[in-house]
Amino acid sequence: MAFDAVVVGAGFAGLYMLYRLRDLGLTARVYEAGGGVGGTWYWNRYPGARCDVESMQYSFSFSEELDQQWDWSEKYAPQPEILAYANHIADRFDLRRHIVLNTRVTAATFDETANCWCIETDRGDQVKAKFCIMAVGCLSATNHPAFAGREHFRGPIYHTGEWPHEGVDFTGLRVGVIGTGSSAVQSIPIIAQQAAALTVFQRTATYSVPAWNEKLTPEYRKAIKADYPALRAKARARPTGFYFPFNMQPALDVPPEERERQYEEAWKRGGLPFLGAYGDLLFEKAANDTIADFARRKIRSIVKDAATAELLCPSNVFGCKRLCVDTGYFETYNLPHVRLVDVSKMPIERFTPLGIEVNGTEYPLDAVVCATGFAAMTGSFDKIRITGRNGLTLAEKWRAGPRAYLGVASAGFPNLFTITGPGSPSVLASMIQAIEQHVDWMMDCIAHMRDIGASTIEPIEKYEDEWIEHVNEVSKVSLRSTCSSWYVGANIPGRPRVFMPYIGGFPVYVQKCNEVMTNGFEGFAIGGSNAKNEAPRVRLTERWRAPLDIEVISPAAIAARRVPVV
Ligand code: N01
Repeated sequence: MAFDAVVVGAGFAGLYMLYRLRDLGLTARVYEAGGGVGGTWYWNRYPGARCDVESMQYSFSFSEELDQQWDWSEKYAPQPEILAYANHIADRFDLRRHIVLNTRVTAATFDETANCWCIETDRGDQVKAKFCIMAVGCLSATNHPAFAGREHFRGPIYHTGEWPHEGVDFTGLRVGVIGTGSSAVQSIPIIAQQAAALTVFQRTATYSVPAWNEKLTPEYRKAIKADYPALRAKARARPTGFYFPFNMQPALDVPPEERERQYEEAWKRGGLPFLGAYGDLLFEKAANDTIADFARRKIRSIVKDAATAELLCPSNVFGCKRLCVDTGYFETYNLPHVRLVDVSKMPIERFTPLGIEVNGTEYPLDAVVCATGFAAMTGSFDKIRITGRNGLTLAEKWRAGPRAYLGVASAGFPNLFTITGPGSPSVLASMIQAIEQHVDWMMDCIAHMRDIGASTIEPIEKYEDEWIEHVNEVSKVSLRSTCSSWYVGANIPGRPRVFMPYIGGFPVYVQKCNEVMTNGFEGFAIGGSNAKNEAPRVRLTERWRAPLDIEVISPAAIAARRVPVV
């Protein structure tokens, strides 16, 4: 069986890609390992899961009609509602008949003679496609640390990213949670409401800002919908790809009392925009120290037990690891049945049949939740044997760190596209905006290839190398590169330490993508008899031409402009 395109994954990226492919009249098949669409929102059903970009912005922008008709119920939508939205997209745009569920792609091999991809699945499918599009997600491959004795534990062990669909009832149980990242911070307060006893094993203390989540009123929704395109345009022009007011002033330019007032106000607004209180918080350590100090004082003011409060106070750069957004996280440690165990110096030694042992002490548990995160950015690629030209696999090529031009494609792997791939803003932007921009760029490319009768497109290594060098250079400008986060692969032993997403800001990146296209796919080799490096005539990417005031794409320019990225 042959298709114009095979798409791997039916999360938001796969769904939108499929919609666009069908819109262009191309044949396409989507393979999805899960039993339903929705990707990350299909798998992450842990208690308290919700987005931390405001719902009215954490949604597709390509259909004004969809924007007008869909109603979000809360400021930050809960997981079931986001999953319902993904299902609505699949139904509304008649996508389901092209999606094969419960089927994992195991291999994709480029046939250099026929210029097509041969795709294999764990259910024995073997199909061919001109284009192979990876919509595999940035945070999808779960991290299961190799804890000794895990198999001997008598109770269930859950992972937040693979939560049972029927839910879990912790009533009356002694529960252990490993990890204190976003998934833990969201789930701990809810698990604590059910469990008889909750023990949290913390390796690195986390900064978290209150969400102040609330129901959205019809008046609020109506006001946004009155000019939704304006909000979308403002969002696209922001480094994060979503809109919130931020203050470009340097933190140390104002007296301490003024700064305190500003932080208090930002705290009251809550959420990720807290990082926008000043323009240089992720660039100047002295500025960052002021917000870190404020956040630690907040923790101390919330948590009553002084020793627990100190353990909960992070010492690293504020916002260096992904900032968490919570509802009652620190307050949970005031409950008498909740305790915190520090595993920063003495790691978890082993699971025993009855619990977890740390530093010679056994903590008795009936169930364990691993909120231990993901092999971010590249983990999902590692699960598929992807073979390009000359038998080179993507895993071999990316052994020392991922290499992709603009994060959309990798040299030696023709006609293979990577939606929100490493080297693009992806996880540093609002994911759905990042997905839409990538898909629109890829579709302009695919349409152009069809129009000129081209057979292949692939990055030229020199341009790819230059892009990766730029991605690295820009990352050094930010304090984000200074800690052991999943952004640099440091959460998992043995992974190469490379800053993977592009931190130069969403509009800067969009501008670069637009330039590459306007210059006739500069940096790409186009193969085929009528192949030409020229700009496409009709462009979906036109809608990404937000008014940008950033002309020069260089680390110095970005540093000078203090691009705050949350
Ligand atoms: O994973 P994480 P996550 N022993 O990697 C700890 C997005 N997301 O699933 O920090 C003990 O952040 C680890 O410790 P350390 C969001 O982008 C979004 O929570 O490595 N502990 C850490 O505390 C987020 O950033 C939303 O020292 C171990 C935790 O496990 C990303 O997904 C909600 C350990 C893992 O935290 C990932 O979040 C949820 C070990 N061996 C997630 N190994 C929203 O939109 C790991 N840890 C709101």
